[in-house]
Amino acid sequence: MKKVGLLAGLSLALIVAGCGSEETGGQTGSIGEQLEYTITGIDAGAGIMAATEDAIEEYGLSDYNLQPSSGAAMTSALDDAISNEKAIVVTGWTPHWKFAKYDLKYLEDPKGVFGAEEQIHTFARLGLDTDLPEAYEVLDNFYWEPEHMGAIMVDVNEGKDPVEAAAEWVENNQDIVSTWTEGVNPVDGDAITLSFVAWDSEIASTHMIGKVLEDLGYNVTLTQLEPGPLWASIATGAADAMVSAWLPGTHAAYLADYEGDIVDLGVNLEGAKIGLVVPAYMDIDSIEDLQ
Ligand code: PBE
Repeated sequence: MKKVGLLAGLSLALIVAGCGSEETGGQTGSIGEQLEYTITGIDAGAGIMAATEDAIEEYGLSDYNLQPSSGAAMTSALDDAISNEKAIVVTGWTPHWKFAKYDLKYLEDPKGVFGAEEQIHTFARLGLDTDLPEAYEVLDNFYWEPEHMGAIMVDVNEGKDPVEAAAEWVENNQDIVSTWTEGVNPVDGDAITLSFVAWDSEIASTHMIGKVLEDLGYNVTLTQLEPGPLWASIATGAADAMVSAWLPGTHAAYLADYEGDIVDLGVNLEGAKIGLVVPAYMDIDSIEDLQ
């Protein structure tokens, strides 16, 4: 009798364990329950937050709560979830070091709420072309590839100070940098202010172009702001330029607010993207699967 009971108990345990392993990290229930109906977001003013609110509406995800935090808090929640193989969905973007560090996937967006490919533009305040023509020319020439930005981001994620990581990149990539600075006269300590938001991609680009201008002789100030104040700083002239404008989709509302009060110096990076991102081990492929 004892033996039979033991065997029965064992096979029951095996069945339970077998069921549990079908679910992400031992979590049970629907995808929504596993996610606690939470989408892990970033700072409230980011374009991707507005796009995610639209996605919640368009895909009928009204049970979900978009949790605002910051870029750093989002990646730390992602790291925690992945260490425990738990379900998580985050507001994600490319270029970003998280894709080099973790096995992740964008959820398909059949309704196109997050748009297609994005470009990052450089914007200057009105009058920068006449006030600081050398800086204007360099900023106007500035163009690089996602892998260049990615290299700085990875260094910073691995613990390097952004100032140092950017300086090293500039030093090691003079062939690229010289295409922006060729024929531009050096200056003697003129002040220039660049504004940026503490997104990892923009920390990398702003420190990099700041270092290029410093090498040209500028006295460079980098000012970290929230997304709304970032755009306002260029429109009011409180800052001279920024290299952090994601278009045509992500920052369309900000551009509409300030068009005419700011100068578009064109694209500095192509092949950017925003969307909802999950670890590759999650058993869903589309935003529709969150329903
Ligand atoms: N981002 C990174 C920003 C633009 C750059 C995608 C987080 C945003 O959503 O506004």
